[in-house]
Amino acid sequence: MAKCAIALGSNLGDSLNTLKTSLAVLSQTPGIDLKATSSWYRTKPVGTPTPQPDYLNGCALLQVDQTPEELLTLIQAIELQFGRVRTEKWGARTLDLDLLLYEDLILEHPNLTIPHPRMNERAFVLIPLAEIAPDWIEPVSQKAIAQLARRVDATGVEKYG
Ligand code: PH2
Ligand code: MG
Ligand code: MG
Repeated sequence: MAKCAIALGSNLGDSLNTLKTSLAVLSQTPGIDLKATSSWYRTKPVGTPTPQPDYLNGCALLQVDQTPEELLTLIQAIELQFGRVRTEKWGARTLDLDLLLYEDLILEHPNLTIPHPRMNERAFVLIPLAEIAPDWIEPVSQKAIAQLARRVDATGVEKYG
């Protein structure tokens, strides 16, 4: 089995319910064990082309039998199941599941880059991830998640609930 980290985000509909239910769906998938989940955070949208509602974001650690490509297919199917509609790039969405880390793998495919190419500058990813994987070394920067999390500006990232 491989250790894997994912990011979850939602800013349309009943976000908290969607995020929690998507984790339940993932954990019930054959070959996937849910190992840890972070707190949820209410976050200001970053880099979006038009104004959007705030997001709820969090991260989870999984043990998986699937390859990265198989996982991508799976999480995209779950996004669709929760009503994700892709219109504009970085548009508001009911559910976004992003593969962040897969063991210490570095992978650059046209439709899948691991580690996630923007994770090291995103407080809405690093802050929840540091709760559950502080010592995981991000293989591109060779820095621990806790260290990366300390460097980012945490403005606009607040614990939810
Ligand atoms: N996702 C994006 C773009 N901007 N901002 C926040 N706060 N949270 C997100 O999950 C997010 C974002 C593209 O996936
Ligand atoms: Mg994303
Ligand atoms: Mg995504």
